[in-house]
Amino acid sequence: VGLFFQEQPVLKNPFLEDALLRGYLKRHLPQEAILSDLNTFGERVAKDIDTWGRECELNPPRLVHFDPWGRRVDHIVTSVAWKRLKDLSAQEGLVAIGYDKSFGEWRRVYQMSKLYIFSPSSGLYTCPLAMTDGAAKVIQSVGVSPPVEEAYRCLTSRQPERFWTSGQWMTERQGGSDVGSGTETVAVPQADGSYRLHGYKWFTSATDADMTLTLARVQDRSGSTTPGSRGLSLFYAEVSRFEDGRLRGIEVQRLKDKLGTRQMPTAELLLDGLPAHRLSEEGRGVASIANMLTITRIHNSVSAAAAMRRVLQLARDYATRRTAFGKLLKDHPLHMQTLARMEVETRAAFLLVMDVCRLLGREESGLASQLDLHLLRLLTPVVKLYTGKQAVAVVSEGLESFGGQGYIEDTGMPGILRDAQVLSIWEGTTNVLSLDVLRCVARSSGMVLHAYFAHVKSLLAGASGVSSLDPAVKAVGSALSELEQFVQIAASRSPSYLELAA
Ligand code: MFK
Ligand code: FAD
Repeated sequence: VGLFFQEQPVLKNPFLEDALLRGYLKRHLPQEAILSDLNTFGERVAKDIDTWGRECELNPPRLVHFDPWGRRVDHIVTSVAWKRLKDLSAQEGLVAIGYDKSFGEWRRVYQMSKLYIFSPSSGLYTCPLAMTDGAAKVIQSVGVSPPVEEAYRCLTSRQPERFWTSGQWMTERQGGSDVGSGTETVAVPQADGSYRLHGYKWFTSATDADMTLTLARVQDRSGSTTPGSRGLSLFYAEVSRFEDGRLRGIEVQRLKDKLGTRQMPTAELLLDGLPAHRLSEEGRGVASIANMLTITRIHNSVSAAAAMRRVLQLARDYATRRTAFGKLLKDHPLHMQTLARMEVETRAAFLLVMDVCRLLGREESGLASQLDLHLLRLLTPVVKLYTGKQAVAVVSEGLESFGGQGYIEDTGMPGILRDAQVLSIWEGTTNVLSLDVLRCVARSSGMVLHAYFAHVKSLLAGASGVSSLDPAVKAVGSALSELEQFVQIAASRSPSYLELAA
């Protein structure tokens, strides 16, 4: 009795294990140095980094409000592993690669491939990295000059002692989707041209960041503000402390008790005179922070595809170790059909995500055509909403493929499911992103859809081993033509017809 012990699934080098990723990179950027870096990093992920990620889950952050002598300190205590992951992120260039011009138009595919390998083992350090990347992008778009010149260097640094992370404080109690109506935070102008922020930020993740970008309404001399989206401006603020240890202009009210993402702190913050600098023109806050949203939504999609891939890699390995009804799971056709379905979803997600990363890299290296720009605008919300939903479905299916063990906490599987659940909520819920798709269709007079049709047609025409006579290819082709005609008619009528077409 009790002599049998099941072999556990083994995490192997996620780069070597991923034939689709390797095939994609070999086709598109066959630079030996990059492939070798990803291979070495994949080895580290499997050997060390995964354990650090697990440590973050086991030692979640906690808030210390007061020092032993009663002074308010609001110290968010994080684990040793969380701090190590910050240093590692700098050394491995997990943000920096995206800003390294030497990688040309492939900088984003390289960076996101690395994050894709890292993400499921990262203890959710990918969250601050996403916001850090988004902040660097916003700074780039408004101009890398004082007061944010040094911040930009720190956000994109490979030196751990210099590397900064950023927060993204948008959500308030009244509105996370509708920040235009929901934001109450006010910015009080100071004599030196800076501002002091007063308000309450309801969700702020990775709150141990060095700086943040946030939205607020500038107060005029009479103390009044402009309501709605047009009253919002974008602000930059550093998170710093007074000599006595108190946070400057911030009180951390509490840490959220969350379903998942427990590895990282998410706090409610009272802004009580936080010193800040305005980065956008007055009233252009939402449009200016949209650059950050594009980047963080792409990161979100990378994490979603990565979660699916991780569960699948482990499930495939387990299928070679677990026996039921006299044979290994891998020899049960029905079990393999389940894994094959997961594989199809995962591949679709991966290819869509990588295509968007490719487009982003083209845009940032000045090589994007008008068609590329339209596609990037259209596909960013699409890939975020699609992969966010798929991740929950695929990861949930994945847990079942381990039987009861998939439900057991210290296998690490439940954490993957919990963390997947947030991917469709933060950075824009599914329905809000659907509306973003309609917004960009209407504002481009349907051009984003035409770009999409042209893209799919060129993919079909260029696909090797696929005949244009293939009934499936023919069916897709004629469906596209029909849709295209519909969009043309709609575009000639009005934006509301276009939304219908979309
Ligand atoms: C592991 C990886 C994880 C990633 C990190 C996660 C950490 C968690 C962080 C968060 O969750 S941060 C909070 C994220 N919050 C959101 O995503 C908010 C969701 N709500 C929306 O996206 C709304 O659609 C939005 C707030 C943008 C609506 O605001 P408005 O003011 O009603 O939008 P409006 O008037 O349509 O657009 C204002 C301007 O912004 C327009 O520009 P113009 O004035 O020049 O015409 C729009 O074109 C522009 N805009 C809006 N969305 C855009 C955009 N531009 C480009 N891309 C977009 N997506
Ligand atoms: P609501 O906007 O109230 O939405 C409620 C429901 O209404 C949703 O289903 C939504 O889809 C739907 N809805 C809203 N508007 C429409 C519409 N026009 N049409 C149809 N349906 C609609 N925010 C930050 O700013 N910074 C952070 O660091 C951060 N970290 C987070 C961490 C975690 C773990 C979580 C869970 C959230 C975090 N958020 C953060 C907040 C997050 O971005 C918001 O919760 C999210 O954008 C939704 O906003 P809300 O909670 O106000 O929901």
